[in-house]
Amino acid sequence: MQTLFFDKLQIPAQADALTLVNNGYLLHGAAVKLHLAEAPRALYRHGWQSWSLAAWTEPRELPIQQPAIHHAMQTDPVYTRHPAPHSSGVMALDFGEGKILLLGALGLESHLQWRQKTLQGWYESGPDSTWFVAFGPEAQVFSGYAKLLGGKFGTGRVKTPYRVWCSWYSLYTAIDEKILSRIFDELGDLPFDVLQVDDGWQMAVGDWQANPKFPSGMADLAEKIRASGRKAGLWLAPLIAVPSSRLFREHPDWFLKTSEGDFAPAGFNWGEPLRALDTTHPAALEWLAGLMKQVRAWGYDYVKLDFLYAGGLPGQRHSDLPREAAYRQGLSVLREALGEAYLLTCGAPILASLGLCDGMRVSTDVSGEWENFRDAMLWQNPTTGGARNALRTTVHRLWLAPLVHPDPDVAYFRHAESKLRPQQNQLLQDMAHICNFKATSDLPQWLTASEKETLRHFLEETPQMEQTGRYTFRLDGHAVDFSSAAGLPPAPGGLTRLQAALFNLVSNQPFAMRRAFFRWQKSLAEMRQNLGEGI
Ligand code: 9PG
Repeated sequence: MQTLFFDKLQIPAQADALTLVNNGYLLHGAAVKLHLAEAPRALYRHGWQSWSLAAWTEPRELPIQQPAIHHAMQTDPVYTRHPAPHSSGVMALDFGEGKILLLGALGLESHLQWRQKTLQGWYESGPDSTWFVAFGPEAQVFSGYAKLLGGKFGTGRVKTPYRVWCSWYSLYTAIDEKILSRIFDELGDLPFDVLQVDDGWQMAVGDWQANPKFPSGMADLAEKIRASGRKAGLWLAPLIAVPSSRLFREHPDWFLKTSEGDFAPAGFNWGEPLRALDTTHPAALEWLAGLMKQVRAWGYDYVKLDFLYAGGLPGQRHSDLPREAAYRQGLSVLREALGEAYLLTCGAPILASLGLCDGMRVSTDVSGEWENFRDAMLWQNPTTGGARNALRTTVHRLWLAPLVHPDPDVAYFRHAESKLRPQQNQLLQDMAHICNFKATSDLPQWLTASEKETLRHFLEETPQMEQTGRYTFRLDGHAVDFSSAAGLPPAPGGLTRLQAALFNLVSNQPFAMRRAFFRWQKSLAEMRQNLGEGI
């Protein structure tokens, strides 16, 4: 047993070795433990990938989020049912009095838990064994940790993030070349640097060729965007495929399996279960590099790579690398093949992506809703799309800003096709300024003249930012407070619990997922038709 000294605090620690550094200690060991005299008031837990929860919470287990069919897609599935509060990469304790104790990994495959008054960190596998421990004011402690992570993994290369129009949060998959061309024209001289085409252009998830809604092809669309003086952006999810894709049917051996020989569960979306690409398979890696070169050859300079967690899921691989190392190998092949393009990672394991991307989604998706009863109460799920869920996790990941452009997802300016209130839109806009990552999906024809002016002003201005508290900021002198987004919904009681239990039985059935997906597609088709009048 060793002892760590911080101010008046003495913390017994179990580790193989210990080094004093200027702002804390480095601990060495595949497993380390810090013994605390009391339980903290709050626990900072950090979810594995972009969409997973990051938050200060009470120091106890959270309810298991539903539906379980989404666990591989929203959490680290290995630890979803872990019997103690769990965190990936870093965990911190708040004892009040303005100081926190942080234990953070400086390597991959790292996990932490709070159990029986001990803060424990361990490496699941692999060669890493270093941890950083610090005690002090929150901002200072996290910044010390970020600095060390930057030394270990590196940072993004592009200095200033771009201002992006992205097709997802208005048209969703109901995009086609006609409507996009019209929108790109109607954006006029709004100062966007990038027009990014999201999900909906591809033949299938796995088959990254233009579908019949893009008869002129993806190079033609990039050319149109570039002719307007902007960069062309494209979304792909290269590490997953749906079973109906050609890729999966032709190369089932490129996909992760469980030890029982089934395909490893990787989530459920687009009405189908998802399969995870094995990023240690040489032929799969070659295919990935070729795909990225194709995207570059089409003329795209901004690439959003999504559903990347699939590369780091547990499973049987071609070579026996630890799962995050396997993912990182895949990501470095993607990065390399993308050359000078801006890389935005999404649905991405956080630590394992650092240094290989320019921007990183640091939260789940926003939506035109603050929060809803099904997700918050019945599912107890803080990772579904929604403004509150997105703001909560983003505000808890701002410490990553020195390492990567933190993407808080898009801001809304419209009142049309959204249930968000003006103050809620304002919070999303303020968060975009704080992250200095500005994006929207609003259709110009949905915006009133004054909403359009607000958008223009948002894109043009760079307010002075100052953090005044855990959830409070000043932006050019105006106070911003994210406290309304920071907490978690209460656990359901009584009848709601019963309702949740019954509801979740159904939610976990693939048929229910499929039905919800096809209903959604139908409503999108209707929206598309309404927009299409006149073209
Ligand atoms: C395109 C979208 C957008 C969005 C991404 C990602 O858990 N889920 O079912 C789930 C579905 C979609 C999703 C995230 C989670 O959104 O974050 O910006 O690109 O894909 O399909």
